[in-house]
Amino acid sequence: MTDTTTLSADPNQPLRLLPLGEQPAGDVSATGLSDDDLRSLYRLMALIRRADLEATALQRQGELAVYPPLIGQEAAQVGSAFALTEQDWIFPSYRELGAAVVRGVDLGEYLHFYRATWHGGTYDANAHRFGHVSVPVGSQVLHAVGYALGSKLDRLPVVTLVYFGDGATSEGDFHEGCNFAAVFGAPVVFFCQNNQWAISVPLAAQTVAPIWKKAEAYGFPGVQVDGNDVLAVYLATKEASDRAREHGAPTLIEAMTYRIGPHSTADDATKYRTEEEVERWRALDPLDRYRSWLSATDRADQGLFEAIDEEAKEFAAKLRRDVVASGPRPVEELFEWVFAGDLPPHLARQRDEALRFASEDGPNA
Ligand SMILES: Cc1ncc(C[n+]2csc(CCOP(=O)(O)OP(=O)(O)O)c2C)c(N)n1
Ligand SMILES: [Mg+2]
Repeated sequence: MTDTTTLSADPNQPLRLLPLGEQPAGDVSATGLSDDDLRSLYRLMALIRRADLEATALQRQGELAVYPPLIGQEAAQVGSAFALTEQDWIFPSYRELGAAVVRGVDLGEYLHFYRATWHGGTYDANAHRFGHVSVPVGSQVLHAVGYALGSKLDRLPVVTLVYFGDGATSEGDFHEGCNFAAVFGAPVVFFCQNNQWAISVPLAAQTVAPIWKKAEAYGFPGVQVDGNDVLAVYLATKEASDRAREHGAPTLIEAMTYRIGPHSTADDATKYRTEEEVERWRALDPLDRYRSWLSATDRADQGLFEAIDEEAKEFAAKLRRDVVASGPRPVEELFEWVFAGDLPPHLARQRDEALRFASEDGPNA
């Protein structure tokens, strides 16, 4: 089993591979990524940045009911999702549009959730191995651990990765999930995007001990990684998923990042944090850092960046077209897919009432 403490030269510093200030680049060859893979990571981050901004704009224009921006967290999501194999599963919270893109989820289908036209998105979770959007904070941790244990009992070489925030680590669900996974050897990667805030609650009001260190109490490895360094995130997740697959050992990854936007489009972050703090993190922008490194190491040139920008524009334009064209879902769907047989009589009655309402004066009229 890999000793994760060796990943970072200094255990008090997060694992980092991209250069930062005076700190030189780490051993990038440890990732095993080809130059094409390295360019793909940038392309994905660029598409996601653009799509995220478009979704925010769509909410402002009344096309989405609400949207939680992920700007600033692209490296944390792309680096981690990219490290998994196709058969591995991801259980997201509500801020993982980026991971959804890596998984090939159609964003028109994903954004049905935020258009308030369907619960969880209309994409096929099984086809993409990407669970539905989950808003109850921390709940998806339990779904992921249960799924991972099921895969293990079925003797499938499947790893399950679950995304959650710093705030979610205050929920019982997180602690119960960690303990259960450790005791039963569930092949899970607990991936915390520590974006420093849980709506208006800062990290310091959430926990005293660093999040990654909590793993020790459960008996499995924890690692803190620079969450704005896509290569470090990739390496930490690759090691964690290998360990889960080969040994059924969970890992807790704490990706140190920052929520540049508001909690959601319903939030005004200027009420509780300073512009200086936001600017400090803007200077660590995950796309800028990676782009500089790709250029400096001659892995990409201006022509490639321009082509990717063009592709990203079209990617966002398609998202816009799909969202604007998507209408309300058929009312009867609300009552489908839970019961294998007939609906119980009280739900059948409610369905009939809902259909009557929809046909008379509801939104589908
Ligand atoms: C069980 C539960 N309690 C409260 C909320 C309201 N709520 C939504 S997001 C959020 C903050 C979560 O913060 P964090 O886990 O750090 O994730 P982030 O939003 O920063 O990505 C809260 C309190 C909720 N959705 N579910
Ligand atoms: Mg948070």
